[in-house]
Amino acid sequence: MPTPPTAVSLIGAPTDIGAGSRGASMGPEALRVAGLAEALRALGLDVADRGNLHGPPNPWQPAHGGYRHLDEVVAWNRAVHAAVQAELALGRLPILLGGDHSLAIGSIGAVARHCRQQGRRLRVLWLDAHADFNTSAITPSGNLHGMPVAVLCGFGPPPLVHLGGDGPALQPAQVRQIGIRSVDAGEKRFVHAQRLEVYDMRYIDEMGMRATMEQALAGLDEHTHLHVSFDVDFLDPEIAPGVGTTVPGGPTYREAQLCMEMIADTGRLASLDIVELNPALDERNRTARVAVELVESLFGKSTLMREHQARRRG
Ligand code: HAR
Ligand code: MN
Ligand code: MN
Ligand code: MN
Repeated sequence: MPTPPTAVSLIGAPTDIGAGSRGASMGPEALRVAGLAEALRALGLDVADRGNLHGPPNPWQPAHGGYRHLDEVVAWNRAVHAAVQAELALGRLPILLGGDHSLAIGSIGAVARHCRQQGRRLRVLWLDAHADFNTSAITPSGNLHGMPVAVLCGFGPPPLVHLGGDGPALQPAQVRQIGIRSVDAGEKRFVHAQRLEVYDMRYIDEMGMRATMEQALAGLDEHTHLHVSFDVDFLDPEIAPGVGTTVPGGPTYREAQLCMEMIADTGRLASLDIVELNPALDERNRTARVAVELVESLFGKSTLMREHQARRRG
């Protein structure tokens, strides 16, 4: 049985700088109000809330050269990169509280650099309704939250691609995308050309979440650092209305729980993003509370229940 992490650090990044609607900037506080730190402490984890990072305000400008707010996105991601790197250096598991999904560039950039330094393999699970694989040439919006996977794989503006110093952070083969159901036309061609491993909703419908996750988690070993980038719009809007870009037909509550439980069972989770929660569009913070319940499972809550049940039956 692998050892689960014992020390985690919450890092708030209150910005909607890469998004197409305002409000994800309130995500970190909504997750705190929903009891994220308390829930993780109840599982026996050492939880440090590092508070919020600072960065430029959202100027709400149109795209220039295919990007909206590129300079501001770079500034926020530099702050995220430094904060995540600092927690990894302390041996703690960083939890980035977004904020929009463009912040994964800094978060995963820092994780990838850490893994290179430590000689660890990195696997990224991208839980999302969207592939986030656009570039300036194919984006329909210029919003950088639609581009982080492409940027991390080396396709994007140099100040973001080289945020972590040297070369692209990731190879496409290190990424598994789960729950995808909204991909733009040019983006779809690029996903195929780069051979991204995508488990879309059709696949989950046909194979079930269990077989999907067995595939997505195949090949992990004791040296693998598992990063989960959890875009809350992964979830069906019925259970998670509080996001800027809802797409119908997502995982149900139980499908999402099973996804998290199977990740927990690997014992390899080593860093996490929780992004795209938009309290301005939520209903009495219920999407934040669902996110907290899923993160509890990601850190082994239901696994503990199973052990308890097994002992009782034992
Ligand atoms: N694909 C669209 C675009 O590039 C919408 C992207 C929306 N992205 C997120 N993150 N909400 O997954 O503009
Ligand atoms: Mn996303
Ligand atoms: Mn999304
Ligand atoms: Mn460089």
